[in-house]
Amino acid sequence: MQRLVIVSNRVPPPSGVAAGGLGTCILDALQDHDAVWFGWNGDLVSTESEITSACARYDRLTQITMPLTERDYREHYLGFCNAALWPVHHCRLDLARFAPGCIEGYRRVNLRFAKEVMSRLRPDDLIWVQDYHLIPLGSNLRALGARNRLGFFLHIPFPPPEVLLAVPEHLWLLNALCSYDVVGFQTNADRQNFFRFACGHLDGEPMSGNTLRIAGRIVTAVICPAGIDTHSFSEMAKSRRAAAEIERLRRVGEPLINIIGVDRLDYTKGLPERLRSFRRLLELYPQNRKATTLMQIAPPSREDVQAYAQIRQELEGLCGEINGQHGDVDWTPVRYICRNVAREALAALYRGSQVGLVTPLRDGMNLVAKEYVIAQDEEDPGVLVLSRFAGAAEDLREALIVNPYDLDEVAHAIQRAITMPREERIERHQALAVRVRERDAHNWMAEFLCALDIDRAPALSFELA
Ligand code: GDG
Repeated sequence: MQRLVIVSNRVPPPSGVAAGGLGTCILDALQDHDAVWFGWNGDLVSTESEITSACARYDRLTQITMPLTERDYREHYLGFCNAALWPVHHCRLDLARFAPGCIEGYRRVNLRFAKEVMSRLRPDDLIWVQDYHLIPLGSNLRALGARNRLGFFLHIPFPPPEVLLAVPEHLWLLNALCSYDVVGFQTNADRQNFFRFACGHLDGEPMSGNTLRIAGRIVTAVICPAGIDTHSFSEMAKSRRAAAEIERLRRVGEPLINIIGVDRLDYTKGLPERLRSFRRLLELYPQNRKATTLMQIAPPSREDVQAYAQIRQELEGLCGEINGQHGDVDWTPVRYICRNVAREALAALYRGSQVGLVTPLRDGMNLVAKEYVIAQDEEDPGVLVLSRFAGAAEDLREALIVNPYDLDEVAHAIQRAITMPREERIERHQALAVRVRERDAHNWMAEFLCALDIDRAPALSFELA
């Protein structure tokens, strides 16, 4: 039987998911499948000679993980992935840094991962590589002799070609991307940008439908929006533990209305703009004073990157300002939680909040928007306010769609959400819930693998390693 082999930069432990969309989405999707998952275990060692891989089995999942060296961490992970590719893909050229030598670290780690995968590969394994950290892995595997079907999924946006040209090694990078048989994107806009780059800068030639001929090869580009396991999340939000958490939320708070935001602390998530919009809400609609609270959960991430330390400082300054300016002895306008909250508690907080505020400046998809919808009480649902720059906005059209840069527009949308009549809330929520269920984690994986495994689709089955 054919095996599914997933490779990602970081492999989270199967229990206690880290705050991050890639891990959430893959773990949710793999619930019904046997798979082998390769990647970094999160540990660092001093020298390459200390790197050894370890294999662990968890029920139907086999994880093969390795440490990185401190140098890999600096050059590959911080230097090239987080300080160059991440900002470029999110159209933040002002924050992009192309430090000399970092690309070498990126190439080195990709090659090492490829050799590790190659040493354990079977001829008919299906290989599915995840995200921007590992773009060259496919071409490395090909160079090492792999003849398997190779797929790649980009969790973050594919920027307009004019932006991508800022990466000094853009041609090498994009040629490497085109060595996969199937490349998956979150949205139609991402795929269009990829086609524009491939045809405008790499001599790609569009063929029928979603395929492209490039350097004598055929590449299929599919759109598979990432999703969550809606069943387990909705059960979590309805559990007794969740009810107790919601009760606690109501007890601590005098306010009647709770607005919730949940984001990794990242400059792409538009957190300072969100806080300023909330401040505008209090100014434009003063009836919300003492009646409305914004709860922002923002577990820190990538703290070794300067831009992330700065955004944290800015956010904490703003929280203090707003609370100092508007708060009172019996009311705290912003409740800011800067640490990881248990997933069950998150589900409860979504359900206990009348407004879900999801306003990234740019985002591949945004799973928080989907989690908020699924956690709602169908009889009395809250309202999702969603940035037009989140990939999720392509599908979730019944949310209140906003421009996160326009603080007044967001403030008006929040007020509309707070005052929306129940029938309209139910109508919008029903439509959104259908979309989120249609585009769940299982469909994300099934659709991608269907395109990857052209011979066997749709009846795929996998065995344990
Ligand atoms: C990338 C792309 C794309 C957050 N705080 C806590 C916590 N989380 C969980 C959320 C959600 C996940 O982390 C975040 O997912 P997002 O999709 O919002 O964002 P990224 O991490 O940037 O993910 C993104 C995604 O990949 C999938 O393709 O949607 O566009 O950037 O599940 O709930 N979870 C827990 N505690 C927290 O404090 N337990």
